[in-house]
Amino acid sequence: QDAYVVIGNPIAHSRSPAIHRHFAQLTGQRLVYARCLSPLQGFAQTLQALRQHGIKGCNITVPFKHQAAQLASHCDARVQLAQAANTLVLNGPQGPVQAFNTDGIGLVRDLCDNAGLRLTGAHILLLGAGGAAAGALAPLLQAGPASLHIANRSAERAQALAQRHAALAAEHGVQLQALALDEIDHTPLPAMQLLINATASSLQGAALPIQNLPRLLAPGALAYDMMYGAAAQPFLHWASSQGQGIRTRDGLGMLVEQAAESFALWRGLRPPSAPVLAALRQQIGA
Ligand code: SKM
Repeated sequence: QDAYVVIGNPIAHSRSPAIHRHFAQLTGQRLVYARCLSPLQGFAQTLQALRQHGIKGCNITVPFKHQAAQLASHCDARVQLAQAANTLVLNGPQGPVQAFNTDGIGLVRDLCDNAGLRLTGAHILLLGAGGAAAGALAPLLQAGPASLHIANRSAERAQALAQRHAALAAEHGVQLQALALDEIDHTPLPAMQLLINATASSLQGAALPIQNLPRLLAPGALAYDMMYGAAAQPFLHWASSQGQGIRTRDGLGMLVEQAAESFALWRGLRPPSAPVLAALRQQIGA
């Protein structure tokens, strides 16, 4: 049977094995999928051992996505922009290692297909400029919003991310801008349809220097946290307590959709994601 793993440190929390086993069951595919804890200083060796064992593919999670992109022999365009990979296709001990990033596609699918949001022409505010934001940016721009503002504690980091994506933004007619988090309240901004928390820690209340969230958001706007379950709750509670009609959503759908995209890359067919998301929600109780 073909074997796949998710590599990270820590990794015990990962829901990927359950998701991929459910996909395999729904599509009648025979495969095994396990967790793999890599030593923090030993990612290259871990990957080499997996290639030698004939593992067919990996998902990569924190903190190895950047290293995975660097070690791969072929990186797709999204990996090059994000400088991070979450999906590898392995081809034996000597064969090429192909790297993909499905996080952003997963986010866009969850927003459009599951949450029913229209991204074309929308105004988006993205909080954070680290790995999670970088992975999401290209697919968000390709969805054709009117504008996308990246706000980060360090404005320089947001600027660097925006600069790397400037050509893609221009190609899709998106106004792409970077600013410092604590400038948000004093900067004239369009009314946002979508606010995404892509910061590493769940931000809330005092940690978020936004005094007037309703001013920032269009009626019926969606506040989205890329994390899921308990980790997403502080931000989502804060957002929904700031004004009437602010909708919230955690990143569980993104997790399932990025996995579906990885599965399609490995197996050549797209699994249904709705029943898998429903089962996972029930397990997590969120
Ligand atoms: O990008 C994904 C990754 O593919 C798997 C994962 C997990 O198993 O928790 C989380 C995200 O980083």
